Amino acid sequence: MTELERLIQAKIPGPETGIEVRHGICDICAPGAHCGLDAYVKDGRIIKIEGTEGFPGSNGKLCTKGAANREYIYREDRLKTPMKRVGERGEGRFEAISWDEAYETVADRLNRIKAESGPDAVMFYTGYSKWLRPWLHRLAYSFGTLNYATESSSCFRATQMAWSTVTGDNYGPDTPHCNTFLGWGCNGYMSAYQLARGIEAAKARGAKIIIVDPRLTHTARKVADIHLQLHPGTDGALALGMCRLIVENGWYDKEFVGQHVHGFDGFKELASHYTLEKTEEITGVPAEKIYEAARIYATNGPAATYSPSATITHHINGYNNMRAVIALQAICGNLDRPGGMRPLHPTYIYTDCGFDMPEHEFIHSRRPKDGHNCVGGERFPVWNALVDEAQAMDLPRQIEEGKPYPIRALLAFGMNHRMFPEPEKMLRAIDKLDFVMATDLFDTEVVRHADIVLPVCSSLERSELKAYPGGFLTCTEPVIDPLYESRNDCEVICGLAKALGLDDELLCAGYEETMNWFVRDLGVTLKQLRKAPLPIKVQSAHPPVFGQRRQEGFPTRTGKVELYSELIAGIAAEKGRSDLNPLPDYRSSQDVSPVDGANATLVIGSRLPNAIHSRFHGVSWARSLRPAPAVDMSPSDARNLGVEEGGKVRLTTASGSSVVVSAHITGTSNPGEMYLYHGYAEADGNSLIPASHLDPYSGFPGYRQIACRVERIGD
Ligand SMILES: Nc1nc2c(c(=O)[nH]1)N[C@H]1C(S)=C(S)[C@@H](COP(=O)(O)OP(=O)(O)OC[C@H]3O[C@@H](n4cnc5c(=O)[nH]c(N)nc54)[C@H](O)[C@@H]3O)O[C@H]1N2
Ligand SMILES: Nc1nc2c(c(=O)[nH]1)N[C@H]1C(S)=C(S)[C@@H](COP(=O)(O)OP(=O)(O)OC[C@H]3O[C@@H](n4cnc5c(=O)[nH]c(N)nc54)[C@H](O)[C@@H]3O)O[C@H]1N2
Ligand SMILES: [Mo]
Repeated sequence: MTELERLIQAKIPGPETGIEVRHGICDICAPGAHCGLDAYVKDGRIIKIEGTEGFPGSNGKLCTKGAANREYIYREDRLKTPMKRVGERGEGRFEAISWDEAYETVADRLNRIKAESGPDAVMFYTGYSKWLRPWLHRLAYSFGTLNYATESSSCFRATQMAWSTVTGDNYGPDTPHCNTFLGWGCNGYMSAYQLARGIEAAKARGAKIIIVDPRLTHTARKVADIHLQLHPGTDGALALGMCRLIVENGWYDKEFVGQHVHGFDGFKELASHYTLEKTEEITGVPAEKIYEAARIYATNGPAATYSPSATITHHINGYNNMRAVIALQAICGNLDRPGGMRPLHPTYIYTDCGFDMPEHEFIHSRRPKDGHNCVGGERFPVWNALVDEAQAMDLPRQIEEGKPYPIRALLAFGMNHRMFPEPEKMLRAIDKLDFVMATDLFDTEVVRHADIVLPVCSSLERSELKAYPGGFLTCTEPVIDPLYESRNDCEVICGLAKALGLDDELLCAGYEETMNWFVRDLGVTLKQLRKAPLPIKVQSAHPPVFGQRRQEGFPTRTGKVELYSELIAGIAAEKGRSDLNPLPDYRSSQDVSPVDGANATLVIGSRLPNAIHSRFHGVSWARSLRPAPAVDMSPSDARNLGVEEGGKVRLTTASGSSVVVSAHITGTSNPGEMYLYHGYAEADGNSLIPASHLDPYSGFPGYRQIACRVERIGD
């Protein structure tokens, strides 16, 4: 062991070592549960990362991605200075410029476009990063447009849309108090370890665990009492089949249904078609298992259900499938019930922290009154009615066609075109724009297609407000100085507001002032929050509330839980959209987008512990755990194709594209169902998904069920 290694291993190094331990958070994955981390810093560089003991939620733990923070932020392709393009779009030839010149150029171009074509000609977009969203949303509104979009055009929002269609709220599971836990598309061991720990705790208390997943996952193996291994995208049929059994056997909550449910008779009629035999045939789950799961779910309540932010809704029938899963919870009386489902009240960056943050006021006080319909608003009217964002899946089409109005400029904060179906279409559309500004940490392809590029920093290089469930708030301090000339996104947004000359005093006052504004009524200052070693419990925090919806009514049109949606009925009638059904009917998406010689269903995106979209494919530490892009397939499929572990296969779909990847043979999936991860530049799964393969309600791409021809190549 070297001297440095010995010193690093001591948790609190002595002053003679020159090593300081500083607290930060890992913001690599979703909001709400960002883990606390301790960074060991020497000479201004991070030399080691560990979890912070006592931190709300994570309590000293980190996942594979969190542990790779050092490798991630020191990626060699970090952007170093602001730049302007001097070559062709995509060529990657840039010249360094000052921050002032960058702000002035962006402001000048945007103000000119606004004067010529109106503010709606500009799209404000952010990728995965959640922390900057209230700021960017406000910037778009202050600029005068509703055209603000995020990566949530393919994540989480469709689940939330389904919840709010049925109940008027979004709900979360009360796992600590349930008797049955239903994990529907739930594999926290890969995607959210805090979720997995919660399920383990419920199991240890004696709760029954039902897992619905097309693969034999860690979760299914470790904790499931019953594993329903359905075919991908057949969730709606399974939920309707379970509902039919529950109604027929009289296991449903008659009192709740009588008092709080709208459209029960129509729903009952719909479900009545899903007999056990038919449900088994569609889903592939044996009838006895469906029966047993329905019986336990309905009779061993209260039951909490995990609703995934992706999986169920990553299908072209996903939104209705999700509504059917919610209907199951409703008829069993699990809504607004301790040990069942709790209505969530998120007040800051999607987090139900248990106290009020003025985020809504921050954004919506600036909402323009006379904006056009935002991008995607006409094509996806249900999305438009329920989500206060543009549906970015319609952006390439609108740029190409200029209808209903032209889009001329894009401000892209961390945009990865590879999350879109047929990503090349997105890049081609970007190239048609008059002006593109991109901020990112890294030199990405979208960056190479931009006119002005701004280098931004990671969460370990910035100060940021972060709220946690249970009433906690923190304001982090930078663990290290921003690398090179990078700045943080919110500082950039405030700088742009000023350069644009917007009539927005608060944004123009700068990032620190906006943070002060957020905490002004909380009885705690930024200084106190920054000084505290752990997040502080806010005085006004209150425990979770149950029963209010049952007492005061559900915030839908009828005041009830709508199994028949009056909202959708209204939209369908007004827009003449007979394809939109007020009831959560199931339709197969099996034969949509067929390809000649199809021999597998391809599911693109189930999480790997060492990958997060595009960002970790270039991190050697993480990459070493799965060095080459690979498709998981069953031993019988491998035999039929004549392919061995690591052998090369070509995947081809109706998009007309092919990718070549390695075969990874595993016993986790059904024969004929194969699994590929997305975001690789050299084997981009999303190029296999036709751009039109979208859910008509949510606009979400059907990433998880693509008919595919798989062929062995070479030897
Ligand atoms: N086939 C398939 N496709 C999918 C999915 C799937 O399951 N299957 N999942 C979908 C889902 S759920 C999601 S959430 C999306 C994710 O899609 P994206 O959000 O597009 O994913 P990332 O590749 O993480 O790209 C984020 C970009 O932001 C940059 N970035 C990181 N941190 C910051 C920051 O602080 N500021 C700025 N300005 N930039 C930053 C990164 O370098 C990267 O270039 O992908 C979707 N696409
Ligand atoms: N390591 C890692 N963690 C992540 C991410 C990451 O990329 N890597 N991404 C983050 C993001 S953006 C998100 S949205 C979340 C997503 O989090 P999850 O939704 O938990 O992630 P997945 O692994 O995509 O899906 C969970 C399970 O759903 C199953 N599944 C696939 N298709 C279907 C289906 O049709 N029906 C059902 N019932 N199940 C199905 C898969 O087999 C998988 O085991 O994870 C976050 N955490
Ligand atoms: Mo996501």
